[in-house]
Amino acid sequence: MSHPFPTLTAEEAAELIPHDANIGFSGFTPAGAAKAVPTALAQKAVREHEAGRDFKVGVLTGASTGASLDGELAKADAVKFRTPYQSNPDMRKSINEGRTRFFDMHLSQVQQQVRYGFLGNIDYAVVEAADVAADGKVLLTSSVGATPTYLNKADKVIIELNSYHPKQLLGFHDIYELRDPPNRRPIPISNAEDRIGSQRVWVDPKKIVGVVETNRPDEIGGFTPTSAITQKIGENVAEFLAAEMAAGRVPSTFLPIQSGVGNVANAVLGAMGAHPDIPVFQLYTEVIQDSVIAGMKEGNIGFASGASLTVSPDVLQDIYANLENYQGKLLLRPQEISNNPEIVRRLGIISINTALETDIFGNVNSTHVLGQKMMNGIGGSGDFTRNAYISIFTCPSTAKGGAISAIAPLCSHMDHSEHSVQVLITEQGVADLRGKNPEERAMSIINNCAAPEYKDLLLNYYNTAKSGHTRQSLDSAFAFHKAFMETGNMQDAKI
Ligand code: 0RQ
Repeated sequence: MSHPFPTLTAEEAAELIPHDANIGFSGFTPAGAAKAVPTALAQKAVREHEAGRDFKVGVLTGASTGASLDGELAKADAVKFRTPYQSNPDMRKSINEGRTRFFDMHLSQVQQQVRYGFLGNIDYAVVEAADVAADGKVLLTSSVGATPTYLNKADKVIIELNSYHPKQLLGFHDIYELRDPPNRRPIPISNAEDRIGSQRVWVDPKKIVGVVETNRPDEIGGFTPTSAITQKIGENVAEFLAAEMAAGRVPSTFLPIQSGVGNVANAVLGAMGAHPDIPVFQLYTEVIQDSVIAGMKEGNIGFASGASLTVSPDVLQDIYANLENYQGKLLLRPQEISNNPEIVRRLGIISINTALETDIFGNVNSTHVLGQKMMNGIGGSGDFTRNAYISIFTCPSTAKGGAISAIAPLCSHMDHSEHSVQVLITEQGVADLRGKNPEERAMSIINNCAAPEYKDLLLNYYNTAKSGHTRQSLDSAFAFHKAFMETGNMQDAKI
């Protein structure tokens, strides 16, 4: 044992945390998420509930987490509020059934809102570390996320010292905490590779009430293999970007890429790497996925910084076995830096995110199924989209075997407005919305991106809608959604 702090079992650590506490957990995606203490806390909640006592805590993280955090706490009905993002089925159910209050936040804003005191006191930080020193220097693991702020702001700190992650990770993090207004200064990053901070987070050692020793992998599932549809979307994105370069609108040295989460995003990066005219590129993104590592190995991606290293277990093992090959190529940052609008605008980042639904005018719904049920959250998509050099949204043109058109007359919930969304890409084609008015946008989206079986319905909607700057029929704007709820198929929409 190389630290002087009390060593606790996860159960002993959970016993310290009272009902109603607000907890800042490490984790940005399941990468680097606390694991043992939240599971023990869920077990404590079950015992408390069985004894007839209330037990719920506020759960703040960087982004989504793994099953032993969001899953266990949600199943135990132990979460009074959750922010800023989640993707766990049990947590999603708890939110949509109204048992957990969820507030969906732009990920770049989480740390400052905690510092400003907008989200209440942080009673505990529960943080996974690869190392902790007597002077309070904490070496984080496979993510940074909002962890530095939770460590700084929390009254008390519990460390999950996870020996699965090697101490040789020292040097892969760039920890930098912003000052608050009115004393904020420009962030001195002018190149995706710039380092501006320290390698470890310093926390007042007097706040560390215990260390729980573990050896557990991150709970990251594999990706579904690329399908014909995601492959085609990826190729369309790569073709579009290569054409932008050929036209001189993207410099020949290329620009840093931000790429969202999920299978489409993985396919897009694969297709970009394979395109003969796209040069070696860099990522300034939030989630570093498997395809980034594959792109580095193939020599297509030169550098990536992000808030987390969210790769499958075998890919992480391979990275850890060859860490020296990734020195200077991978850098993990706090989410208020990885997603910072000032830097996105300065670096000229090309953002590529996935939409759940778009409408014919280019508004995008990233979060709510049929406008009602929370899927995951807005994540970082807004941080990047609003400030990007070119903002791109991708999605398959249909969902649920064609019963849902991802392109609707009007979005049933709006996360990104027509003012921020510049390019829409499906497996059908590309709608370049730049410099277009609402009518031109509608024609471009319907003709280039909608599925063939929905084109006439959408054109019919547009042609029968009331005229004005943006043609809209308040009677049938949600006809697609109503049809799906009534018959299970949007093709039955009555326009
Ligand atoms: O449901 O699995 O039950 O069939 O929605 O759809 O196609 O698997 O999409 O995994 O790429 O995720 C927007 C959710 C897409 C994600 C979203 C149904 C569909 C399926 C999921 P089933 P896919 P993906 C950086 C950026 C917001 C955060 C973000 C996301 C399920 O990308 O959370 O961008 N984005 N962050 O069948 C009803 C529709 C539908 C629909 C699809 N129109 N209506 N259901 N589905 N379209 C990363 C971070 O911020 C951390």
